[in-house]
Amino acid sequence: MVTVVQAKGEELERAFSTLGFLNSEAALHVEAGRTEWFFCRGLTEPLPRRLHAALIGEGIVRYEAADGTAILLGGCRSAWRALLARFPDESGWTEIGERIAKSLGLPWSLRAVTRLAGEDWHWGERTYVMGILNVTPDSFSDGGKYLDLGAAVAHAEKMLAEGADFIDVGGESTRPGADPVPESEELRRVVPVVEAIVKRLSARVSVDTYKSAVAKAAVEAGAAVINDVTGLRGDPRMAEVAAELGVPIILQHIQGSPKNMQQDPRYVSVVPEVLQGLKDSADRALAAGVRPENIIVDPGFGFGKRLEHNLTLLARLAELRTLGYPVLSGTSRKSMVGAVLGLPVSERVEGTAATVALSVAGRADIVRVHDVGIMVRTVKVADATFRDQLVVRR
Ligand code: HH2
Repeated sequence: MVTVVQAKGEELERAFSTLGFLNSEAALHVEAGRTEWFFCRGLTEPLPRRLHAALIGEGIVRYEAADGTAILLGGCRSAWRALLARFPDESGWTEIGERIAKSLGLPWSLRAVTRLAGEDWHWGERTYVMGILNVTPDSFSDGGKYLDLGAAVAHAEKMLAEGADFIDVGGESTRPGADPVPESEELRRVVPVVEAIVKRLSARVSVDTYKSAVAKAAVEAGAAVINDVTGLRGDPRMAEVAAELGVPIILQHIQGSPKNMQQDPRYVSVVPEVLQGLKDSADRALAAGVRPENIIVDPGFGFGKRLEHNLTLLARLAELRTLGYPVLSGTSRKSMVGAVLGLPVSERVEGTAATVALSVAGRADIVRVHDVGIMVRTVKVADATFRDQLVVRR
């Protein structure tokens, strides 16, 4: 029988000593603002293991018994809010999450698992890597390289062999100043490539489009995710179509449109404004019938942002977690890296690796990258460093 008790004062001190830790630890954490503590006892496998996965990187400190049957968890309210939004959607968990939410007076929802291409993706366990495949003549870093079907499939195969979890196929460049591509042309570029990658390589594919007709055709050809860089602002039908198709959708923040977004981007305060824009997009999706577990959010690096906006968003990426949805970070080879280093697109791989590691530290769930092999290795080290550091075992 699992018991969950909110521990304060003497009870908190008793919990620390039950687990074999010094009471002075409690005082240190309380001083650091970790004021809400819960003592869970009577845990049996697989509960503790899944508890770890859920807690990863949420700013929650955990102390546990050597045999894994008891765990003491502490964090500030905002850390609990972010964690509760993503508690595991599994039996045994509901009562623990509900109990904690009730004690703190926080909303209780279950959004930690997304069904993606026939599998359950447990957000928080590791960082997923999305490999970029631009079937365009003019993308900023790889334009024209994969226009031919054979070259596109071969590049997807290479990225999968290097460890990509899925391939993002795009048929319209969204680089600053880019002109929109007619729907018929985007369909012609994207659909055969999606179909070939899904059929020949059994790969998971997302389609990078803001046009609902392209999203629909790509999903019918086998794509498992829609990636909308306009966060539902580009096509009024997209929300409805995504709901009908029932697949996950990535909602990215953008100020303006690709054509004009870099002309004069302005924010009074970039993080709250991006958060609000993403919340509006997510609410629009929910209102159209998209299930909450099918929403993924993305701050949109370089999409209507100056260098300082991009760097601030990266440094404060973890704040996006308070929205309660998985987070994608797309910094690969972008101008924010080039501007800091003063280097062209072809020489931004190390700078990108730094932003990828920082994204993992900022609790990103997916990173969208060109140089898959290098970034898979970067992610592994960052995951090992950041995702499992808050546990204290005797
Ligand atoms: N960035 C680009 C395109 N699509 N999608 C998401 N969700 N997040 C991003 O950051 C993002 C995106 C731009 O990069 P790229 O595809 O390499 O270039 P281009 O738009 O020129 O094709």
